Amino acid sequence: MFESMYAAHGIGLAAPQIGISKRLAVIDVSFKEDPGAKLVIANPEIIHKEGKQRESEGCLSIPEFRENVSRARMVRVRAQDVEGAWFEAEGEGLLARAFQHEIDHLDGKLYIRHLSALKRDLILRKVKKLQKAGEWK
Ligand code: GNR
Ligand code: NI
Repeated sequence: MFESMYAAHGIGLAAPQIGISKRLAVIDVSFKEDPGAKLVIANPEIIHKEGKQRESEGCLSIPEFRENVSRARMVRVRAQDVEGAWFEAEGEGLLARAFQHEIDHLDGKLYIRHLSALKRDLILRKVKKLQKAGEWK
């Protein structure tokens, strides 16, 4: 999964995005710079949220679009590692956004769910247009 994520220049990837129906995601907000930043989260849950941030967000499942999304500034996550051991991790800023974005994927949600109906429908209409033109996957 890390390979697929790096190949796509992503900072996170959820298993369902590549056809694996598991509550599993990988995250590396350092983009390979820091080997210690690699995170595997299985069966993750957000156990604490704090503050607010509103920043530009993109998704490998809807490439070419970016929108500002409101998220918690800091989150604490409980998850299992590759060995199945439970651990807790805390993230702020970009890492907090990656946690929330990937956990949304595991619940079948894309970031456009957090936009206004107007913006979401505009993106969905553009995607449908691209699909019609055969320019979408
Ligand atoms: O690569 C990605 N960048 C990103 C930037 C801001 C907030 C979330 C993300 S996740 C995204 C990769 C992706 O779609 N993962 O599911
Ligand atoms: Ni995504």
